[in-house]
Amino acid sequence: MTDDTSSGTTAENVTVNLFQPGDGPAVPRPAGAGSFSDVGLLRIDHVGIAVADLDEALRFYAETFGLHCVHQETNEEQGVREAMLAVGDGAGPRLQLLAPARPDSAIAKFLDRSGPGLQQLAYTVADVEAAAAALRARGLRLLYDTPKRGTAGSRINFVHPKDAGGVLVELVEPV
Ligand code: CMX
Repeated sequence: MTDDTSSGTTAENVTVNLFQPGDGPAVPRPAGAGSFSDVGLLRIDHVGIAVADLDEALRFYAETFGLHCVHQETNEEQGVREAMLAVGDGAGPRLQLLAPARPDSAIAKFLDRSGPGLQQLAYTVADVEAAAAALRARGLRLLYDTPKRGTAGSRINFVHPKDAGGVLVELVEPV
């Protein structure tokens, strides 16, 4: 621990070592975090934001933040119209805008209860079934017994927000 008396803050150095998940780049792993590796989170895939009107939200993000849509689709099973926006060079996590395609959808219910805003945090995994099994073994509720279809043909599952500190966590296995 180091003291920065000028700003009144303290900083703590954490020992890290590098590991290489799957084919991805080497990333820092906090010392002692080996027991979590069977979940297999590789990186943040996207952050999902619930919006009432997709076209209006796309205009807002383009005009206000200069973010542009790189993928758009309607997922009938999820009852959602969605758009993926790239940030910066597009190499990092994306922003996902989610608008209800029907009134009984999860996004419509979220909007009714909470209004527009952050709805989910999604992680990329190499194997969604293995990640779900590892989280179930820790006592967390997964929303689906078997993965469903997500964006661009990915396979997805979710951890119930009540079991993840109030955050709806999505696991995404890309095609
Ligand atoms: N983030 C945080 N908390 C949430 C939440 C969210 N997105 N959605 C619901 N909650 C909270 C509610 O506020 C409520 O809390 P309180 O009991 O304290 O009031 C509680 O969870 C309700 O839980 P529930 O009755 O079990 O469930 P709901 O009917 O509200 O549905 C959920 C919640 C997560 C099961 C549902 O939204 C769902 O099935 N989500 C997964 C599918 C999805 O989100 N699809 C759209 C995106 C598709 C994609 O990403 O491709």
